[in-house]
Amino acid sequence: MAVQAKPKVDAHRLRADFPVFEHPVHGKPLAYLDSAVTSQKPRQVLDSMRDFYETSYANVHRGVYTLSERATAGFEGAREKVRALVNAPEAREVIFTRNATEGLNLVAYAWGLWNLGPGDVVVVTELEHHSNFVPWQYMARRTGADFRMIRLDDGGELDLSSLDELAAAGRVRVVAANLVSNALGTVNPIERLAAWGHEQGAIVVVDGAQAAPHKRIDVQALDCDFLAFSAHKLCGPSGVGALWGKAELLEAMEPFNLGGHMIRKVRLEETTWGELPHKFEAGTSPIAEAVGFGAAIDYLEEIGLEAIEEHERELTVYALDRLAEIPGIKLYGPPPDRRAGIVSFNVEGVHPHDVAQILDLEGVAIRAGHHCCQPLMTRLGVSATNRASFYLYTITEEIDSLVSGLHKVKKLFG
Ligand code: 7TS
Repeated sequence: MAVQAKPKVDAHRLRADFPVFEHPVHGKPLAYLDSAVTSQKPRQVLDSMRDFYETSYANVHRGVYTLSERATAGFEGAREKVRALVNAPEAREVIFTRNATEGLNLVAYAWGLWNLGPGDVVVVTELEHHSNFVPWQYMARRTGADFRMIRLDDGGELDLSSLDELAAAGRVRVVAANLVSNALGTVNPIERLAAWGHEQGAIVVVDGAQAAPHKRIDVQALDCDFLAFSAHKLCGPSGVGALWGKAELLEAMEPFNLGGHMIRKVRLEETTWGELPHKFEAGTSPIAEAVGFGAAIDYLEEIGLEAIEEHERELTVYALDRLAEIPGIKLYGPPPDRRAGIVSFNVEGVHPHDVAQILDLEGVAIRAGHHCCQPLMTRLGVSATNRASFYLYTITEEIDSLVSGLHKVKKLFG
């Protein structure tokens, strides 16, 4: 029997789906190496939203008329696509949010505020994006709980040897961690953290913002309790994200935003809450955005998340090799087999913002800054890094442009 070849990403072909690459920057072809902050959009997603607005747009769950029914079908169809993407047991466990940040705040407010108190310990990691750090720090302060973090080792990976010490500090009630770090690309051992967290009696909250676009996620295999991510990082529109949570937890939780759509009955004496997912979707939803989110998931699934992950791994190996050729470049983060398509580095003696500005003149877009990870920057002993990040449309020629741009930086500052 013939061995079936693994599907591969043909990034040169896929680029034709993305109109943005038709427009040069400073007269140069665009090398977009900032997909970790947000991804570009393919025609398939843009067309789906235009088509929805032109043929099926109305508010959802409200009207009895045909157009509203069509809009509701599109919106709920998107919810089912999100469910399937992360292998959630039920679509009602998927809450549409504005973004990953809102999903994480929802858990912090609707679970944390009501369940935490003195003697409890909230555990995050030194690698967290502020979105999964600040809400928990704030909620710990408000409730009198202790706030701790799992430290990093020198290789940029979580040091799990400190878990016993954390467990000894009190009742661990929350373990909040990202699956993939946006600053270093580190892939974190969520299954292990989830098992440990559950042994402590904690809820396990996973920030999937950098994982969902780039690798297959299975919330049942991870055995986490919540997973939050954004559509805009996975070829979908901005303004919509998803929070998945276990039904029994979501059902027991108080609401987060209050107002229209999330209620069952409103009386002067008392208001009662609607069923899942409506209890957490107050107000008019990001309707067309959710439809675009669904179209983005279709787009990713057609390419295959496994193929996307492999493509990014190849790009990361290539980028790390090419960057290592340049003297005076400091690279951060773990080896390619334990990281996603993200490469953080600094050019000795040159501020990251200067590096990014000079690269921009070459048409190369990278991020310079703390990447919303100031605790990590403190650990690395820097105020900022440069970061190149890849996606399904990234080609090695863009990494070549980055490398030749960095040689120019070195010459200018040499
Ligand atoms: N978590 C991680 C790991 C992220 O990378 C980001 C955004 C967020 C949460 C927040 O996502 P949002 O859609 O709610 O904003 N990442 C970045 C970044 O890497 N640089 O700026 C934002």
